[in-house]
Amino acid sequence: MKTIGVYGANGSVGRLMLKELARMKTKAEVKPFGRTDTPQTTDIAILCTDDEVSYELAAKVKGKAKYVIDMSAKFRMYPDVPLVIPEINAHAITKDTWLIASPNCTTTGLVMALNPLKKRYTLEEAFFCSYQAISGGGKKLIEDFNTEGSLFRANCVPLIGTIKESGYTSEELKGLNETRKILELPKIKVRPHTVRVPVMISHSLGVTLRAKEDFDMSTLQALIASQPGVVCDGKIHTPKEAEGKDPVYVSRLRQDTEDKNIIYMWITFDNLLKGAALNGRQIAEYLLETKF
Ligand code: 2RA
Repeated sequence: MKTIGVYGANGSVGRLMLKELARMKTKAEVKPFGRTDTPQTTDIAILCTDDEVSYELAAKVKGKAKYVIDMSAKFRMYPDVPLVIPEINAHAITKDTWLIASPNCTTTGLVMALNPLKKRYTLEEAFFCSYQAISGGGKKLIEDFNTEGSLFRANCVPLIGTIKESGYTSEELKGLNETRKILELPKIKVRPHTVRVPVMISHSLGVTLRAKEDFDMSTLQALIASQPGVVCDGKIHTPKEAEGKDPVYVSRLRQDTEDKNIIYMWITFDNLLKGAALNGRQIAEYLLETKF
């Protein structure tokens, strides 16, 4: 039986990862490690650690595992590191790959909905405003939220991550850069606005999408629903409903009243599952099934 080492297994992502790995159809022996434990030999290593710890750990784990899956943001934009959502771009993993990055949660929801459209339309521009759950900010933010007088209670806070010189936040830049990389659309314009809302689990995005061609609304729902991992069934879906579920839900599809090449949609998904641990587990499962 193949072995998977989970580093940072005591942290919030690590604990979820252990739960997810227990759901795998392809069984593997899972070995939990702390973030500072000395790396051991396993077939796959999953790093559920923050950027700087992942950076150090990856160097130490290299050579001790055939594949390393990193859940942090550290390596996502490295040109030689595939940034993978298995239902979209498992092909980015090549014979030279040893390190694979799992994307940011918000980006994941967006690209799951855009990927099936990319096959039929020339996607030019995606505006989005996110409505991101408290749990996305980790233990610290959850503790803050549970404190009387927290800024995040009954409020919307338009700041996720850190503000960069350009005025974008790090979360907004992830939405731009990671979308381009995963969809292999280096020129798509992504216009992001990210906001924290008082929802505990599940991120949502309101998206306005512009293509070169007019959208055919009679086939749009079926086209989006054809994406594995996406539910697009004509019903309205909310974050509460998405909590604890695997799919990315796409709803409120509609065409601009004037410009037929513009559509709107609402995306909601469990940020801790498809936005994190589930995607990491699916990468591991893909590797076990195809690369050993
Ligand atoms: C957040 N996207 O929700 C982040 C977590 N990676 O804060």
